Formats: sequence, C-alpha cells, structure tokens
Amino acid sequence: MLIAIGSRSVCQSDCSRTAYANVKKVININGEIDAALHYNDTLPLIGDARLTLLKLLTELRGFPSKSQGGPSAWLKACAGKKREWGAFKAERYSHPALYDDTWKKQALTQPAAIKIAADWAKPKDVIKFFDAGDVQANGFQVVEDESYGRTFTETGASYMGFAVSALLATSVGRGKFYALAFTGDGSFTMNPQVLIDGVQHGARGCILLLDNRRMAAISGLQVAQYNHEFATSDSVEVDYVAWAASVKGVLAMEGGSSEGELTAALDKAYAYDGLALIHVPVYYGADPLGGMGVFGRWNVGNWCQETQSLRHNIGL
Ligand SMILES: Cc1ncc(C[n+]2csc(CCOP(=O)(O)OP(=O)(O)O)c2C)c(N)n1
Repeated sequence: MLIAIGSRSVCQSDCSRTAYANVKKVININGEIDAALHYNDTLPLIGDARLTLLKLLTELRGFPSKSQGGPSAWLKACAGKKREWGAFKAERYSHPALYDDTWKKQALTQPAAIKIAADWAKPKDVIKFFDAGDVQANGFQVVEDESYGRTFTETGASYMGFAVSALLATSVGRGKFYALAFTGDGSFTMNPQVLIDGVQHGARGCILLLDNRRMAAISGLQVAQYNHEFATSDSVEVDYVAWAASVKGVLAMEGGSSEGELTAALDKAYAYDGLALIHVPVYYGADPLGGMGVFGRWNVGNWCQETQSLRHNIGL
C-alpha cells in the first residue's frame, strides 16, 4: 500500500505511475481532488492534509500496537532506508566542489550550493523560490524546511523564470518579506526582466544564479535516453554579474566556490536594501557526487512504450 500525502505526482515524482511496482492500494491524503485521484484503487482523503492526519492519528492511537515492545519490521526497514538516504546526502555535502571541465576549475555542485543557501536562509526566515531544471530537481531533495510556506516552486509546468519573477512578490504582496530565488543560467536568461521590474517596484531579494553553462536537466534526459547530449549548451560566455550590474540599483557579485565565499555573498545581498544577484559557477558532469540521483520513469521520448506497458501491468 502507498500512502501519498500532498503529492502532485508530477514529473520528478511519479507522473508515469510506475514508481511503486508492488503497490496494490493507495490512500491519498490531498488538498486537491485531481491529485488525490492520480492512482487507481485509491481511497482519497480530500482536505487539509494536516487536519486529516491529526484525525487519523487520534483514531490510530486508540488501537493497540501490533508490535509490542519495539518497533515493527516495517518501521525498522523504513528507518534503514532513511539512514541510507541520509548517508547518500551527507556524502554529497562532504564533497561540495568538483573539478569542472567547462569552468576549468573547482566549482560547487548544485546540491552543495543549494544546501549552503537553504541552510543560510532558514534562521532568517528567508523565503525560497525555485526555478525549473536541475535546480528544481535538486532543490526537491535538498531542502528540509521545518515550517510551512518557506519554499515555493512551480510544479505544474515548471515554468522557467518563475522563481526570479516571483521576487516581485516581496514588494507587491500584502506583507513585505525577503526572498531568495534559485535559478539556472537557462531559466534566468528567459526572464531577466525582473532586474528592471524588481528595481522599479522595490523588490527586496536575491537571485542565486547557478550557472552550469547549459540546460543540464535536458542534457541529463538526452544522455539517459540517447547516450548523447545535443544542443543544450553553447560556447558563448556570458558575464552575468556585469549584466545584472548594468541595471542601476541591482547589487551583483560572484558567489565563489566554497561555503565561506557563498555565505559571505549571501550576507552582503541580505544587507542590501534592494535586489541582488549572486553568480555561482556550478559543476556539470558524470560524477555522481555532482547530483542527487535520478528516480522514477518518464513516459516521454523513446522510453514511452516501455513505460506505458509497465504502467498497464502495474495497473495503478
Ligand atoms: C518555459 C519553459 N520552457 C521549457 C521548459 C523545459 N525545461 C525544463 S528544465 C529546462 C532547462 C533548465 O535549464 P537551467 O535553467 O539552466 O537549469 P539546469 O537544468 O541547468 O539546472 C528546460 C528547457 C520549461 N520547464 N519551461
């Protein structure tokens, strides 16, 4: 049985309905009717997940435990998997920079850069926006919020440029707040007008531009499907710091290749009463320590038939 809580089961999660090969039944606790009915054989519990869970827990506490005197085998297996995942993440965070062939120097990995910035944001209650691509996929795995409403990403279409544009909300929303927009060089380039709008409307926030000189999410898909990447990078060098600084009122700087340099840049941006941009060269390459791994199956491209027949076999 699968218990899904608040999941929209899109893209990186389980849009193809093939992630849970052994699952026969689903309980889906969800605020959205469509998302709650994503799978077949579902008992949907629709409404605010927090309230539903509180009710369920109150009911469950009335039942005696099936595994008296210790955790059940299931709970032990879950704890083991969680420990494995913790070790997987720790290994990546302890190798924050790798040598990058394009930059010809050590560059922070995306997981490390996101982790450093997310940890920096937490005690300050800085709101995080995530753009599409590897930035978003890694963000899903790295961010560990303690409270609701601290991270936003556009999981419907994963529209590139959402995060940087969302910085405008810091000035036009009802309550003023500081925000950090995680974006890739591809996504930023699609929506740079926020530099001008942000200054015009008094936005207070920072664009953290993770530059791997390519649209890595698409390169990754190409390599996985065809063993070859095609036209998802170019040889044009762009000085993003100069670009942002060319807009009067924007504070622009390099973010370096270490935790110390990146947090110092974030501190500077935070102290600035306006819009800032931090440019961070990040690693792209085959080293598994450079990413958070790929999970699930897509039903696009030349995988489609295989995935679809698996989906029909599973029947979920
Ligand atoms: C408007 C729009 N066009 C195309 C896509 C498909 N798409 C998803 S991620 C991506 C590339 C993102 O590149 P970048 O912002 O540089 O991030 P990276 O994957 O390199 O971290 C593309 C083209 C999309 N999500 N939105």
